[in-house]
Amino acid sequence: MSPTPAPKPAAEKAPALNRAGLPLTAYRGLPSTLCSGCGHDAITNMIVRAGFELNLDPSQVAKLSGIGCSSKTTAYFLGQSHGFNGVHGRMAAIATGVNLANHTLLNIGISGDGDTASIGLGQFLHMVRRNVHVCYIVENNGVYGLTKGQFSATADRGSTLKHGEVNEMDPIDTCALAIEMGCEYVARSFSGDQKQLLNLLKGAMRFDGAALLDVVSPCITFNNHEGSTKSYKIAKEREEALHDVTYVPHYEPFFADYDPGEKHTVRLPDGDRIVLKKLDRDYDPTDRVRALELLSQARDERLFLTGLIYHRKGGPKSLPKQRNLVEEPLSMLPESRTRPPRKVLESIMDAIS
Ligand SMILES: Cc1ncc(C[n+]2csc(CCOP(=O)(O)OP(=O)(O)O)c2C)c(N)n1
Ligand code: SF4
Ligand SMILES: [Mg+2]
Repeated sequence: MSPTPAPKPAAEKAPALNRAGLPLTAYRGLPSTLCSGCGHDAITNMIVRAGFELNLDPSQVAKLSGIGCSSKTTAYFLGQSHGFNGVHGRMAAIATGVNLANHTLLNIGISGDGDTASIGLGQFLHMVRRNVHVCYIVENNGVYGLTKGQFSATADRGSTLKHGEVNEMDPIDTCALAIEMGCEYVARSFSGDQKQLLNLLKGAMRFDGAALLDVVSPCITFNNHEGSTKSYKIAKEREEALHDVTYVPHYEPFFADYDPGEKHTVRLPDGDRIVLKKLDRDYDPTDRVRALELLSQARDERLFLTGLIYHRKGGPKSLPKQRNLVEEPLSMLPESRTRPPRKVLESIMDAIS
């Protein structure tokens, strides 16, 4: 009797490729070392997905961060991209420099609520005011996770720490501040709302200028208890979605999926658009005063509104355009084009001597 032939191994299914010819795995980075279940990891997953769906070229992305559990996450996505992990609260300055040195790169900045709203607040405000081209994500858990859970400046008044201390101060709202500083893409989401987060991320990555995405991202180790207002339980209960947000790249034809009567389309500068599907609130994200009013109301009612809170076109140009930079990245120009000739330097010296 002849032996039964060994079964042939099933042909491995080739991974799906995007228009850049890359699989989803090309957008991943190192394995995460964060606490299992940390909201920040859920955001990382959506950044990976957004990069894949937007067909990003990883070599054209710069990942920037400061210090914190959140800031560590740049290691966990886009492993083949450029990266600069700065000191605490200084990512905004790095983003400004990178944007001027090479305006062709997409900057993805990851910060924490401590990194942005405490030590880095001044830098953050000036970065927004200058309209640096960066997709700036605040992974907002209301605490300094990395240093074992002290209150950050976004902690709500009356919330408590794990061991009972009560926060007596009002929170800083990064979205309201960004709108005040002239930011034209301001959104808030929740790390557990993957669909909304993905669409807001894609919009922010495609925005030509400073785009702020504040994502409530529970710290399951230090801020997920009864007295916290940024725990999973509370975030789920208090989340009030302004609208459903759907990001539709302009080359995708599936626009018909949406009910025309309930749509509000925001066209982004590169031709892509965000489609807002209104639910129970007729919300117009182009109304700046209304956006600030809603944020203030939400703070009083201790709600967090999610969605595209403010989006405007036609404001100040992004930083490289304001500065009239040459088309080639400054970082790639030869010295002969960046250094004034000796004669010019001499005439300057003569003029001031
Ligand atoms: C100049 C400086 N001050 C203080 C610290 C200590 N420190 C490290 S991370 C951190 C806060 C991190 O909180 P957040 O930005 O909210 O990130 P999370 O860990 O919550 O994601 C602090 C105060 C530091 N590293 N550098
Ligand atoms: S300490 Fe908190 S923020 Fe840091 S990794 Fe753990 S759960 Fe996440
Ligand atoms: Mg934090």
